Formats: sequence, structure tokens, C-alpha cells
Amino acid sequence: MKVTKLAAVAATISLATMGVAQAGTLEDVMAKGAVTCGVSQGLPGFSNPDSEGNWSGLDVDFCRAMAAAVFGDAGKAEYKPLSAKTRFTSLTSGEIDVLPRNTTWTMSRDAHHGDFVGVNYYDGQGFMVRKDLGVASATELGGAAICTNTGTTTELNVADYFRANNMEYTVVAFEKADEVVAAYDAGRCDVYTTDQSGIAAQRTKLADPAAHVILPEIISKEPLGPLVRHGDNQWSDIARWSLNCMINAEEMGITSANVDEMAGSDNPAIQRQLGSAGDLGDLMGIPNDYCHQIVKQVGNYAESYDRNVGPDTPLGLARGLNALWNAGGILYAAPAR
Ligand SMILES: N[C@@H](CCC(=O)N[C@@H](CS)C(=O)NCC(=O)O)C(=O)O
Repeated sequence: MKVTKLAAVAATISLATMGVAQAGTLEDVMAKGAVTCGVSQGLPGFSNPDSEGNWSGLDVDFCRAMAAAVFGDAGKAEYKPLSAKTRFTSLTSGEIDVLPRNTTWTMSRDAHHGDFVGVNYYDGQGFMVRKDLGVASATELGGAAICTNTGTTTELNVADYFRANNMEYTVVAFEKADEVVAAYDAGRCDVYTTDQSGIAAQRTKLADPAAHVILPEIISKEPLGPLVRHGDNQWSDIARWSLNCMINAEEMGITSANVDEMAGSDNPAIQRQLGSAGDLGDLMGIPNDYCHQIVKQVGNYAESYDRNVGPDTPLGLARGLNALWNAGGILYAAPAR
């Protein structure tokens, strides 16, 4: 008996250290009345607070979508700013329910830290330098001092890239993103490197954005997406299908402006997606009209993209890879049926 009890305790401890949580996130979220999302400490276009502390961005929209799915109210989301380094511990410890924080889906993260539920932005790592450095290609960066964030894929990719190209470099790394940007702006390093979307976002914070140039090389694949704790399939399904809802809504031509009308469509696929037919929401333990609420309150993927990171925003990012699969990109969500 004693042995069995000890074995059970040992098993629990080992599950906890592996970041394996018990099921029940939906119940916890319902009880506290909000979805708690881990976000960045301020990355325009992805997760950024205004002067009144209101958060916006592509990742914030995903969080709002989950709140709309669970509560029928996108406002029932709260945000916990996290550095790159501390983000995964915050998830595994249960401090947050989901981590939509410009986080690259990699195999080791998937194995150690949680389940990625999809990709909400396909990215790749790039380099920015001051124009007056006269550098036209990353292959000319031998000997450079490079500013970057600790706890990121960025610093790992830099190491790989310079090694593969037989170049030396020195790292100037900080945990806080704003310190990295400030160090680069103050000339403490020659190069700023991160995801290309991150460069577009952080460039807006420089004293003279036009004095800098982004080099042509993209040195990695950075599929950015939200993740949830291991061990709670119901919650990962809710997260996955909240994201898929926004992508499928774009594909089906459903927008925040026409969703009420579209719910009455004769098209059975649209009816299922919006919950006017079938029981897909019920199957996940959330209201059947979860996707209707997401699109009505947050918008489809294109609406969110255009509002936060698209060509008409300060980031000015073309859809590129993030266009739908049938419009020249690779965004492809499984069907709701
Ligand atoms: N996608 C990469 C990089 C993520 C990352 O943390 N990037 C920095 C530089 S753009 C950042 O988000 N900074 C904002 C912050 O820490 O608040 C990863 O998952 O490791």
C-alpha cells in the first residue's frame, strides 16, 4: 500500500515536471470567467497594449476568438505579458490557459512544453542593419555584433547560420525585447535579427526607421502559432477549432459584417461551420454557435490580418505565405464536419 502510494506520488511529480497537466482547463476557465492568454511584452501587430492597457494584435485576436467561443463574449479574455524566456513555464505551471505569443512551432517545444494547435502566421527569420553600414547581404556579416532576444529560436538560428557560413559573430542578447531594440538603435550592435514580422514591428520603434534596411536572406522557417498544455484534448480542440474557424470563414466568404445573414445560408458547409446545423460546438463542450460568435466579434482571418499586420498598417506585411491555399498561400484549415 505504502509502495503504491509512493509510486503514485512519484508519477504525479514526474508528470508535473514534464509539463503534463490534468484535463479540465475549460472548467477552470468557466469558473474564473475569462481565458488567460500569455502574450508578448509589447509587439505591435501581434500583441501590444495601448496607453490605456487595451491589447490588440493578431495573437490577441486569437485569444479574443477563444473567449468568444467559450463565453460568447470576446471581451472575456485577459492578458499576461511574458518574455520569450519565461513563456513556457507560465503555460506549464497553469498561470495561463493558452500561449498565443509569436511562438515558433518546433519539435522540441511540442515535445516539452505543450501542444501547438496550428499556425496563425507563417514567418522566417531575417536581419536588419543600418543603411550606412553598406551591407547588401547576410553573407557579408562576418565579425558582426548581433542584437537578439534570449530564449528564442532566433539565437539558435543565428548560431546555425554563422556556423554553416563559416563566419564569426558576437551576440548582444537581452531578455526584454525593448532592451534589444534600444541597444540596436544606440549602435551597440551592427545587426538586429528576429522573425521578419518582428523586424517590421520593432522597426516602427526606432528613432529613424528609414535609416535601416532589411537584408534579403530568410534563414529559417518560423511557423508561429498558439499552444496549450499537454494532456487536455478538449481544450486543445477548442483552441484549434477557434483558429480554424477564422481561416475557414475567410475561405467561405463569411465576415463580421455578413455572418448573421450567412448563418441562414442554404450551404450545408456554412451551416455546420456557423452552428446553424449540426452539433460541432456541442461536441467540444462549448456553445454550438462558437464560430458565429468568433466571426461576429473578432472577424475572419483576413479581417484580423488586415487590421493588425496587413499592407495598410504600420507593419505593412503582404499576405504572402499567409494567404489562403487557394489564393497563392499555404493557409489551409481542416473542414468543420
Ligand atoms: N518566434 C521566435 C521569436 C519570438 C520572440 O520572442 N521574439 C521577440 C523579438 S520580435 C519578441 O517577441 N519580443 C517581444 C517581447 O518579448 O515582448 C520564438 O518563438 O522563439
